[in-house]
Amino acid sequence: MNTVTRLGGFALGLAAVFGAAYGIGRVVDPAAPAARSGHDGGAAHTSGPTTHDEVTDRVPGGLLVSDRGYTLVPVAAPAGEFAFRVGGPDGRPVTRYDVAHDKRMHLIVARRDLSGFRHVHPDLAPDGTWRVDTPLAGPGQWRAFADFTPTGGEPLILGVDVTVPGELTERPLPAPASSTTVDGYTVTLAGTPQPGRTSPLTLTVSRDGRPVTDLEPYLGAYGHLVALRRGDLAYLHVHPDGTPGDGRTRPGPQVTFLAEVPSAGSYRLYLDFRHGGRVHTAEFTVVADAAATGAGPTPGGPSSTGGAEHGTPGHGHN
Ligand SMILES: [Cu+2]
Repeated sequence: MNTVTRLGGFALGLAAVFGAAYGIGRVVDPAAPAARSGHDGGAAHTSGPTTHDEVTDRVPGGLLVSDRGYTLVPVAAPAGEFAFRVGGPDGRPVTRYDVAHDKRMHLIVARRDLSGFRHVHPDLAPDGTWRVDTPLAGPGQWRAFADFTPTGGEPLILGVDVTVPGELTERPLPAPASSTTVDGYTVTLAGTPQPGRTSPLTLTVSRDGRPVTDLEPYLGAYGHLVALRRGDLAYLHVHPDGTPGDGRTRPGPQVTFLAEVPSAGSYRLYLDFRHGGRVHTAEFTVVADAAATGAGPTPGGPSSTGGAEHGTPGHGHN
């Protein structure tokens, strides 16, 4: 597989058919966890240079099951539980992790259709096994992301496919919108991510028509934003601009993030924020368009036909 080709095709497909079905890609046999290492078939083979404008030379997070000697390995768990280990460069499970964003391990899961997002924090057993009440809500092909820093190593985001058997009803990706509601809150989004560039995204939280000005810190910030790219679920760091207590960052109603997306395409944004003692997750679909001016959100969907001159919109890319 070639990342350049794949991402290029992804951008072309985007220009044509917003609701097109996409392949499930790289399903890993859950009965054979021992065979996972190096088996992912993802971007590991594509570290070479690229000349494609829309592709950075850095592989986004979450596409690899194994990176820099560390491998994500789901392990058998009782019903209702999800468990995994991280194999280290010495072949043994990693047992020492640095705290980042208040936790030693952030586990993010989403179905391949970008529904069912959960962000949870497993518990570490002395043998290196992480366990958590299963966040996999319902059947389908899930992607599980482990976001962590092994002590003495660099931050890593490893991803693995997990199948939950059962009847799968694939949900279409919701259309781009600049406003959404969750748990009685209304969250609006201003800003548009631009490929290869850092752009501000500002989310504004209100409730019953009034701005929420007493957001509670969650994971060291007033909001935590994850972006997943449609088609391959590349996982993107979106850093908050400012932290609680820095003298300039207010507890709402606005939370600003600095987003850098690696390519044109559709992304699903998941904003976790805490208010009233609970964490709420607001979701948005956004379109990063290489031709966009960055003048604001694009609630009407892709406004440009950039890329369509290449002539083969909608061809398969998985
Ligand atoms: Cu977390």
